[in-house]
Amino acid sequence: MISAKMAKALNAQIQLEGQASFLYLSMAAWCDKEGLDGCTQFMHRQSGEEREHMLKIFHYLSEVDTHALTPAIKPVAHEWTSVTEMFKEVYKHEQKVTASINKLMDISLKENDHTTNNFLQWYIMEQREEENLMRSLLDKIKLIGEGPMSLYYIDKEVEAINAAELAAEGEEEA
Ligand code: OFO
Repeated sequence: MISAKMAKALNAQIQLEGQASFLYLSMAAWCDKEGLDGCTQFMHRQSGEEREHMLKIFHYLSEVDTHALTPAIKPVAHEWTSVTEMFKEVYKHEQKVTASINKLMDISLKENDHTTNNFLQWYIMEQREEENLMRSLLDKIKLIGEGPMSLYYIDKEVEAINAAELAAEGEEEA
């Protein structure tokens, strides 16, 4: 059994992960509308990953005999001014998630809750990877430059990154 404070904080994390999943889903739809196939696939995969992150906490709460609360999702944007702006928002959201995971970690340390601390280690690693991925993606976009001619190359680049992520996931499962 975990403390009421920890349960509340983990349920808030469920909301944040669910929110990310829906935000990224909306981004996938926008990319699709803009004809950016690589970005569409990338954001669909990211959206699915966030749902998994949310469910992981759901199952953890159940394991420690605590009630997991299905989150209320706030309305998300449906339009972005450019692909750069969209990925900047993803990066910002990931940083918000990292800060939130760090706070959860602080609570687990203060409460000597070793079980939750151990559970959260995975998220610490995941957030480091996610932030790094988004940063390198933004760096690539900067190198390619913006403008209608560049969009094609940005999309191809994101498609390649997505394929590499999928391959890495496959290796992890094997
Ligand atoms: Fe689950 O927030 Fe991103 O990875």
